[in-house]
Amino acid sequence: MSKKDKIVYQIYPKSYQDTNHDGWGDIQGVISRLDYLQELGINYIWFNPMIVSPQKDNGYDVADYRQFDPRYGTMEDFEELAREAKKRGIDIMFDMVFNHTSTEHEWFQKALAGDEKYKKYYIFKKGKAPGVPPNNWQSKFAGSAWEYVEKFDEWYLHLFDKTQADLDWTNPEVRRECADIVNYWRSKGVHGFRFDVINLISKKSFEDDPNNYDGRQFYTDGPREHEYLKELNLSSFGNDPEHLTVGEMSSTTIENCIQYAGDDCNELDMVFSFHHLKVDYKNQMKWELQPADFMSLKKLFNKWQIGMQEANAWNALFWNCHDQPRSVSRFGDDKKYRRESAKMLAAALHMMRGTPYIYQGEEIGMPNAYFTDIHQYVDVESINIYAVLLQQGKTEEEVIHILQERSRDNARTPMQWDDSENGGFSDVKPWLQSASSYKDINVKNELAAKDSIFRFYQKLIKMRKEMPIVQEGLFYPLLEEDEKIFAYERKYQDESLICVNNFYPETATFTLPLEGYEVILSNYEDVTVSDTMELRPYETIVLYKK
Ligand code: TEU
Ligand code: CA
Repeated sequence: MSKKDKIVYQIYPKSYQDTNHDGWGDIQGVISRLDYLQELGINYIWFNPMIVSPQKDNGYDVADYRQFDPRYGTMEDFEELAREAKKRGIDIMFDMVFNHTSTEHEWFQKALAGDEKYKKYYIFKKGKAPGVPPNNWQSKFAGSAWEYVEKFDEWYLHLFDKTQADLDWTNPEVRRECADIVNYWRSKGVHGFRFDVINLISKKSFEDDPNNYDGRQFYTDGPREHEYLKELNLSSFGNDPEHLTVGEMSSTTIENCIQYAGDDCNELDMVFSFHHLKVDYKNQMKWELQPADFMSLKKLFNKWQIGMQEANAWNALFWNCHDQPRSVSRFGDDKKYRRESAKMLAAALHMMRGTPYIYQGEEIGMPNAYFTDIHQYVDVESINIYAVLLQQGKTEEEVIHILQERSRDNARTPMQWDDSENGGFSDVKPWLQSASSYKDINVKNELAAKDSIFRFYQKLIKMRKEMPIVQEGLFYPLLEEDEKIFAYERKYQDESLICVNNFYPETATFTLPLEGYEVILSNYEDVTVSDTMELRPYETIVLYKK
């Protein structure tokens, strides 16, 4: 298996393509778009969960790990998808949600019915006093992380929604069940796995957070994490030479990630870390806005690139996913310089060392949805935080503005295929309304455009597939003190590749010894190479020398 020539495209299936007129994306819809993905050139698709779920958290509340939710399709549909994808050189990655299950899962239902075996699958604890939860931890979706069950006079832990009960990984039965699930999907021909919040499974202790924070220091990168991952690897995907695995790591550290994704660690192939996506959080608070801090962003990229490289460990590279607002709105300019900035962000990311992920719609520069009314939002996190922020005294207008910038629904609106109703996603009302931008910003227009973002992504993908330096080259930061430009060099044997990116809507000048370099990619016409160059707004240049 080589992870080094992979380019993963993430599909949020609920919002990709509806074929049976229920406003809900489905497997047949994905099949109908495989030619499009082949044209883009990607060689892996990660699907968000399509299995049985009450959809309180859109499939991250799993009620049955082995059955497709019929709204997506059947096992036969999936087999057809896998076959058709394979024909086009595309493999499939599934999402494994093992930190918690839905409270509608059979295990939790049995636990509630009093079955001791299944009660031990979850984390039930006595409260501190009547009506007081076991500790002060906060759920990631607002409110206490504990829910009371009267029947037992005990509370169960849920780091996310109260319908997402945390599994107890100290229980070997739970670990065996999870490995069995991975093996079940392996038997269906799935080689890729993305493990949801997998660094939260080992809880260190259940004490109060002394800083009155959410408690994350007691459950993040916990003491038995590496042991559990090695065991899971050994008892499931590790037996498959073709596997491709990625762990979603919440608030993690490089020290831990070099073990999660180190070459000889037998844990995972790579990690998603999120520090670079918090540079626009004021005081680390997701719901407090500030403009992206460019110097922090750049320092974080450099630090993670070098830190992982020095330890022979591997990063997943991404700007977007189903939990993040759209990168072009966040780090670029989604109005005046939409095409320029979308391409610049793409090149800046894709030329780094690691495996790039493209989230549906990113390849056409889809911006945030900018919904103006709370009723347009569906995400449980957005709806909860809306109430909390209002209660804290913010005005309706302020709260909507925050959601326009931060809500996960910005990423989840239907894929924009053309300018017909609902952007060609569905001919009936979608489960989450389409963003109004589909009239102009859609695949049809983007494929036809002279300065197409899609075509630019195609080139980046081709470069990764064909150029060893993009796959293997070592990373060296350049122009570290520059306040507008993010630049780096990749080196491989006697080759050198330099990627220079202006993150601002104004011009930026830089000096580097560039004799002998040629431009192999850029987002403006007519670039002349010299030692001192002026970059135009959001200009990106990829230079190469052998
Ligand atoms: O997300 C984990 C996670 O902690 C965040 O991305 C989260 O959505 C955000 O920080 C809240 O402020 C994963 C999934 O990607 C997400 O969709 C799920 O909701 C979550 O786990 C629970 O399974
Ligand atoms: Ca459908």
